[in-house]
Amino acid sequence: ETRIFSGVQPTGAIHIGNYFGAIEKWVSLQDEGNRTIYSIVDLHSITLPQDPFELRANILLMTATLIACGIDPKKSIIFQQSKVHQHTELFWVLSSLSTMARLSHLPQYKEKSANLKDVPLGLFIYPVLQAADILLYRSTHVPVGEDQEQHMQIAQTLARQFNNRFGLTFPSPQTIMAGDERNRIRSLREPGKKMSKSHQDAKSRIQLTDTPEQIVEKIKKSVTDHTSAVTYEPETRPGVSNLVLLHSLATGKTCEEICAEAKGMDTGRYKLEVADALIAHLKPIREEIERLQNSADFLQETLERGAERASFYAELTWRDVIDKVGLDIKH
Ligand code: AQP
Repeated sequence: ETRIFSGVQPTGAIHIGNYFGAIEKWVSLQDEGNRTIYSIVDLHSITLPQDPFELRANILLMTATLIACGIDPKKSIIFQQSKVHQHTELFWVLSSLSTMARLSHLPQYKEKSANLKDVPLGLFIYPVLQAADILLYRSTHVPVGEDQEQHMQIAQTLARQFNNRFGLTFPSPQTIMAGDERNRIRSLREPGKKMSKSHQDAKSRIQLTDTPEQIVEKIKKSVTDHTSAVTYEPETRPGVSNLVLLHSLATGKTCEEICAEAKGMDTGRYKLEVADALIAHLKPIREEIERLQNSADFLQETLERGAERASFYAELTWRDVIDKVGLDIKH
């Protein structure tokens, strides 16, 4: 049986990297009739300093965003991670199987800790919590962007180690990626890097809640190169290729079709086309997010029901784990 799990941090509005790279896939997996569990991973969001007032608002914003993107609470379980206590409990068991050496080599950890004088332990160990999130539902498949590849390997290793030591408990979770460039939507300011919500420059990313004016402004200012033709060559021309890719994802046309249509157009003129396509694609989502944000009661109820349903599966796994580890003395 296929069991899909994935998570997103409630750190403000999501950007089109999260959307095209992950959330769209979440929706199609749901619509294909799979068992899908999607978590708003709030415990992951407190590994770096945060504001409690904003975090609360962001959890509701993320709930609205997921629903607006097409996650249907009747088909998928949508829930807030901290409401299901077994995540942190399984995390503790798995942390005893993890090593400092392994975690300290992870690129995302190195990047995020590079500018910190003193590194919070949570930032260091959060891939183990992520592994617990996945394994708690005995997930078989995890749709994520390319940046999560190494973290998925941690989850796979921990599943194997636990199974070897205590008997077959967890399937090895497989990464699902779209298999193309969308796994890594690039920053509009530094096309060598991925689009990311923690980048200081807000012009580097387009958020689902951006207005048409903001989208035009950001695309116009996006960094391309000195060649004016529109071509799709991600290796050598990452800036303009990222725009072609976004255009393709927003319209359903292939990158080849788009380049053929843009023949003779310079990148300046072409940017306006890309902005228009993104505006048209994102408009219904933005409007739906706004509408849902006015229904806080509905969002809260959705999260409560989601937590109840997730807890049911979490408890089954947790009972099995404490029994196997020897923490359950009723034998
Ligand atoms: N640029 C991207 N292209 C494709 N997929 C991406 N994802 C993130 N950035 C890109 C995928 O989005 C999912 C949810 O992201 P998250 O909030 O859990 O993770 P994140 O990596 O913290 O998001 P950011 O924006 O990249 O934040 P920072 O700047 O903190 O690193 C994940 O499946 C992720 O792969």
